[in-house]
Amino acid sequence: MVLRIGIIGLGFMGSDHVKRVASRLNGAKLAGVCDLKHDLAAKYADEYGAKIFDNGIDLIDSPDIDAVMVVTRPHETHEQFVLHAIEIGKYVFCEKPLTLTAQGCKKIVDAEVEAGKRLVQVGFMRRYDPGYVEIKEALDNRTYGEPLLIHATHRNKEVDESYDTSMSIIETAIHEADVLHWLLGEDYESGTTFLPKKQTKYTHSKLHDPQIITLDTKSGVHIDLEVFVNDQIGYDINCSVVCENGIINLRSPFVTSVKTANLRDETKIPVDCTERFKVAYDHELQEWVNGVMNDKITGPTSWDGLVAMVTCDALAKSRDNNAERVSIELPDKKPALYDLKIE
Ligand code: ISE
Repeated sequence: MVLRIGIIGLGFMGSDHVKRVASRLNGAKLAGVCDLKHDLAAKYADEYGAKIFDNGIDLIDSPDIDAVMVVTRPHETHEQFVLHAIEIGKYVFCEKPLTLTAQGCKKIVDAEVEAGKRLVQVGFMRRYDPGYVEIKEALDNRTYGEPLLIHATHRNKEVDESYDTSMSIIETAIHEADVLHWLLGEDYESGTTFLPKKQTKYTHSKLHDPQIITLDTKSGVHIDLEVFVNDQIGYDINCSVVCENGIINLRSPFVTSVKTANLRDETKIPVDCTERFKVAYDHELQEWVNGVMNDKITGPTSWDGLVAMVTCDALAKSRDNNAERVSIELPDKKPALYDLKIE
């Protein structure tokens, strides 16, 4: 059987996923597309022999679609599509953030718990990056002893005028909120967001750039994170985990370097997330396809989406209150559905 996937939202990330689903995944095919920009949907439908849908709900309901990917912007629209997929019992992959509010994420968690089955996977692709996977193994096994500190940077080359101060947290730092929580395997206690006085001349009036975030876990691991989305250099992701007996540094996955006559040894810096995390996105969606085929998905859950959004809310509150320390409190205990062990 080939899994017939329908994609709602064909912007920057949706278009990247279109190519992945249509040509790089095993056991899957691009069966349907939908976007407010009809021309774009028609172009992909034509190119890959997919069916074109007028709206997301029709795509989800279609008997020609086995599983759905929600990659829409604005992100507020994720919630209605994910809830509808749960309602009719279809597997749905949703790009991050799951929704823009903790209440929205909670609604999705409640609907899934009510359905009694995991149907939602959230697009936290870093968990599939070979570098983070290796760090996770070392931390789980305590290979270098107890983790004490994490220094992280999340830099983008540049952003446009539609990206504002709030997005540094909900669009960008949300990746670290998720991946560091997963790496350490424990909940956060509190967080802060500090807006340094000095800003880059490359920013605009609605964006404070860079920003400095801290997170402290329940056991006391301290994290500092620089978010800088106009670095002018490229997509620069760093993570350094300081353990009692060693320091683990994430490397960018490059396969070649070039030595030149002017005495330089150069490696390329990725330009954006689709280049830096290409392999991670491929693994993420291949595992999702395999999971759906086996009727048992294993990737990041709605609960993970909720934890990340509660963390983002606390960081935003701190930012709006002079970098005061804000505690990170989850609304409930994690439902048993998300503890299920996968054989
Ligand atoms: C974008 O949506 C992503 O997910 C990227 O990984 C992140 O670096 C960027 O800042 C976001 O806008």
